[in-house]
Amino acid sequence: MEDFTLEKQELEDIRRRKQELMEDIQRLKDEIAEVTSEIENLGSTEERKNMQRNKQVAMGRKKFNMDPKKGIQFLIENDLLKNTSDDIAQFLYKGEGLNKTAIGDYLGERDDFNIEVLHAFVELHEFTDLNLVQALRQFLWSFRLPGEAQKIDRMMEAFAQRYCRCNPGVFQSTDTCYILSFAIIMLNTSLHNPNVKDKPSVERFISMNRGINDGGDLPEDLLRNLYDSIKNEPFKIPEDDGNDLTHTFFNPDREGWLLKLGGRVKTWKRRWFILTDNCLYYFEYTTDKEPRGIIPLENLSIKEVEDKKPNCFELFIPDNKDQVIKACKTEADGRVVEGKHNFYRISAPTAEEKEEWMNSIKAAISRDPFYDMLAARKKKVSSMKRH
Ligand code: 4IP
Repeated sequence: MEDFTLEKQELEDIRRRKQELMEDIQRLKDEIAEVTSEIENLGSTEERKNMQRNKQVAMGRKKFNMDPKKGIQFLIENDLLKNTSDDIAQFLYKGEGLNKTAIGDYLGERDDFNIEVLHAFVELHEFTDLNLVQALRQFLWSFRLPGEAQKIDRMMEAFAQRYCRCNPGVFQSTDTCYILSFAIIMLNTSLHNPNVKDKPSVERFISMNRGINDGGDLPEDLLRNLYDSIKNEPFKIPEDDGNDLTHTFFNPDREGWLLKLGGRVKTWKRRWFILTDNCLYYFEYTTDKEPRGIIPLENLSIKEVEDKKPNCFELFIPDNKDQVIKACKTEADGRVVEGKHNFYRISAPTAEEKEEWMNSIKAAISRDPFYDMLAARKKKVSSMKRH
C-alpha cells in the first residue's frame, strides 16, 4: 500500500517537473521567436531603407537625364548627394546610368557653380604622360560636347589647362594646346568621314599647325605621332543625337543629288549639292568645275516644309521673309549674278537623306561663331613671337 502511495507521489512530481519543463521550453521558444522576429524586422528595415535609397537614386538619375539641374537638386534634397562641386563632379565622372548629353549640358552651363563643377570634373581626369590624342579620347568619351560655341570653348579651355598642368613643358601655352586639340578633332573628321574626299597628308597636317606654339613650331615628331594615332583609330564619341556641334566636327560635309526650286521661275531642277566651308554649292553635273550657284549659310535658318514634292526643307532668313538671300548663281550665258531667292526650297530623295542634310546644314550654320573664336585664338598665338 505504502509503495503504491510513494509511486503515486513520484509520478505526481515527475508530471509536475515535466509540466514545468514544458513551460520553460515554451518560454524559451517564445523568446527565440521574439528575437528572431526582431532580427528579421531589423534586417528588413535595413533592406527596405536600402531599397528605398536605390529607388531614389535611380529616380534622381532619370530626372537628371531629363533635366540635369532638377536631377541634381533632387539628389541633394534627398541626401543622396552633397551640395559641393567635388561631390557632383564625382557623380558625373562616375556617370553610372547618366546620359552623356545631359552630363555635357550640365557641365556647359554658364552658372558660376556649374563652372566650378566643370573644373572639378576635369581635375578628375588623369592625363599625365598621355599624348594629346589619348587625353582627348578619354575626355571626349566622358560626356557629350554640347552644341553651343561658348560652352565648347569653356570645356576645351578647361581641358587644355588640365592637360598642360599634367604635362608641363609639352606646349608653350594653353592656347597652343587648345588650338591643336581642335586641329586633331578636325583631322579625325577629314580622315574618317567618307563624305570628305580630300584626305589630308601628314605633311599638310604639319604645315596647317605651323606657328601655333606661341609663334614657333611644334616638334614634327609630336605632330606625326598624333596624326598616326588618329589615322589608326578614330575618336569614339558618345551616342549622337545629331543635334549639336559635335556633329559638325565629326560629320561635317555632305554631297548628293537634291531637287531645288527656282527663285523667280518656280521650276524644280535636279542639282548636285556639296556642303562645305559653311556654304552650300550646287552643280549641274557631278564633274562640273564651276558651280551653278553658291549659298553662304551665314545668317540663314532651316526648317522642314510640306510640298507636293516629298522630303522638303527650306533655307530662309529668320524674321525677314521678304529679304533676298545673299547668294550667287551663274546665268545661262555664263555671267555670275546675285541670286533672287527669298527662300531656297529643296527636296531630298528620301526622308532619311532629308534628315541627314538638315542635320549637316544645321551644324554648319551653328559652327560659325565657334570657328571665329578659334580663329581669334590662332591669331593670338601666332602673333606672340612678333610682340
Ligand atoms: C530657272 O528656271 C532654274 O530653276 C534656275 O535654277 C533658277 O536659278 C532660276 O531662278 C529659274 O528661273 P528655268 O530653268 O525653268 O528658267 P538653276 O540655276 O539651278 O538651273 P537659281 O537661282 O535657283 O539657281 P531665277 O531666280 O534665276 O529665276
